[in-house]
Amino acid sequence: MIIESKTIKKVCEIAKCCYDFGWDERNGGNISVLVDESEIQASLAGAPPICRINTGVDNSNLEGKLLLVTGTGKYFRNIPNEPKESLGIIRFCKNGFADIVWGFENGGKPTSELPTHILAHKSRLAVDDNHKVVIHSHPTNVIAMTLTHPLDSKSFTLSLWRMITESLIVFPDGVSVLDWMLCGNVEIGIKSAELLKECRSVIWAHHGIFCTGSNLDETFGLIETIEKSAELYMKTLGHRITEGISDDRLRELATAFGVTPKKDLL
Ligand code: 2HA
Ligand code: ZN
Repeated sequence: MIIESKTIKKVCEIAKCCYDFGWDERNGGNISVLVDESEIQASLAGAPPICRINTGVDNSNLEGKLLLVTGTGKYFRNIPNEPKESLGIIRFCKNGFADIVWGFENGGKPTSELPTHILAHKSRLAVDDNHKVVIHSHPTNVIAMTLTHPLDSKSFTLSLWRMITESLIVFPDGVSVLDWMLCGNVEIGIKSAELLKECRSVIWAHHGIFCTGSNLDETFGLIETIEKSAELYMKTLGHRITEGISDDRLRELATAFGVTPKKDLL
């Protein structure tokens, strides 16, 4: 049974954590995971596709792959109790089309951010063979920081690294910041995918974050760490009496933990 698959169980667990942390109010946020054929193939065998959709984007290189994705208008709070309505699996076909092969019961369809998810998967797969997961979320302090900090990726990354020791170790690739754009369309997907060639995280100003990774725990952990740094940044804004971790100390940290900080930052 697909519903018992470990990926669906994990998506339910992560959606609950995101909701409990206050990152995914109402129907905010969406998750997608490239699912291994072997995990669910036996359950799908013989079942005809439910319907075909036009994803609206170039999905070449993904043909045949399966993507588990949250549904449009669905509340993260309800995903653990209503997985068959809140989630679905699509199989990519040619020319931007995809078949819904499981889920989205009672008339659901994939998230409005599907174009960004698809383009993000393509972008990350081109640089990371282990890539599998995209999580979009609305973490409060990350968004607050986009209201109190210049929106350039370099200084934004440095400000996050300076707050807590863990940051440089967890995201040496930094974050990219995208100034406000209309969401839910191909244009923001193309811009985000471009930025994702260089790092795993894109912050959408005054909206939220898109994080990518090789599994759900790691991708969720990346958001947690960025959000924790942003929280420290916001909590100390206006009354910091130290700069936080200096450039020299960040270099020392990188050497000790064997990580390579994004070029031209330190
Ligand atoms: O609807 O978060 O960006 C869910 C969203 C859109
Ligand atoms: Zn959103």
